[in-house]
Amino acid sequence: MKKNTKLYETATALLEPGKGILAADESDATAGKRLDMVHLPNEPEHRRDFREILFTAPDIEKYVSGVIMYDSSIRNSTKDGMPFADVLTAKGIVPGIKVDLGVRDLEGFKGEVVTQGLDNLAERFAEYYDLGARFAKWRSVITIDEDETPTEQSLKINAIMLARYAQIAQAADIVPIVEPEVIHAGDHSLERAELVTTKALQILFQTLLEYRVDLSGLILKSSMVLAGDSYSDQTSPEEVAQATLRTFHMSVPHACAGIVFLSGGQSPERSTQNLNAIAKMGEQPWPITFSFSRAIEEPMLKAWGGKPENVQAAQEALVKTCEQNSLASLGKL
Ligand code: 5MM
Repeated sequence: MKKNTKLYETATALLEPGKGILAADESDATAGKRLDMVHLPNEPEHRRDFREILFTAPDIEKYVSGVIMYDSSIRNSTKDGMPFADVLTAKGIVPGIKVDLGVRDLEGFKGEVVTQGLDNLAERFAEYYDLGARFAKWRSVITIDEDETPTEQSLKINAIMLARYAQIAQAADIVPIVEPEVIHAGDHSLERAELVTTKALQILFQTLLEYRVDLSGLILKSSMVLAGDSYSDQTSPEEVAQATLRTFHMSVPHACAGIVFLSGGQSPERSTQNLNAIAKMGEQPWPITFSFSRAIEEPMLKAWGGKPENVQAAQEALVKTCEQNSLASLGKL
């Protein structure tokens, strides 16, 4: 198969050592939850302020290579009228777009879901490309429950959706990030999380290869492998690092351009410490870095408090968090 060099170049820019990806792709409803933390109503002007603080933070480009946006933010602009995608591009940050349309119940499989959004995806990609997007993200959701969940059927159907999305993205010169999120909430052990994540990734990469997706122009966004948040024994950073890397070595082909992590509801500190422990394990076949959302935004929201006079402090807190994660991605904390 002929390789698409544009994809390779974008993936390489996104995976520049010492940088990571900011996942600011909250749907408008989830952006409302962030605004709730700072006691602001979920209105377009406040969502714009929130996103403007993130995207215009001075020096964020030192630590962030790409930003994942939501449909309403890639169409939006700063108060001064500069499109957000242009703000990012001017800083040398690659604009990205979340294209999945959320999950629906998988009928017949209690508690399991399948991600929607393939309809008209080629047309949507063409428009997003014109708006400046050069990479994209699609998230599937894997919940660990009783012995049978996740089922092989739900892992397979979600892998097919991810593969179809990745094919369409690459045909539009857009680098796909595939995100099979193994949910942290639950009372499962570390061993169970490792088994489930390994199986989910093996099925995913087998499916991506069957559908002829070019792995050198694709990024995996993964959960860290850790015990459920209500399991009796919480996982130390060293255990997380060992289990996570064992999982990747069992399931991710070396051809994959790189791996980035979601934070999954872990605290900012814990997400950063775990990333640092993973990086300290030494060089791996793939570049590995962060693509956190909550773990990056939380300190910034606390500093902002929804008050205009705190915008500078909020941006400083944001950049500090990105710097810490940059150091962690190099194992230098
Ligand atoms: C911002 O969270 C994203 C999902 O938002 P919606 O549910 O509003 O669509 C999500 O895709 C996020 O990018 C990743 O799951 C990583 O987020 P965390 O907070 O786990 O690092």
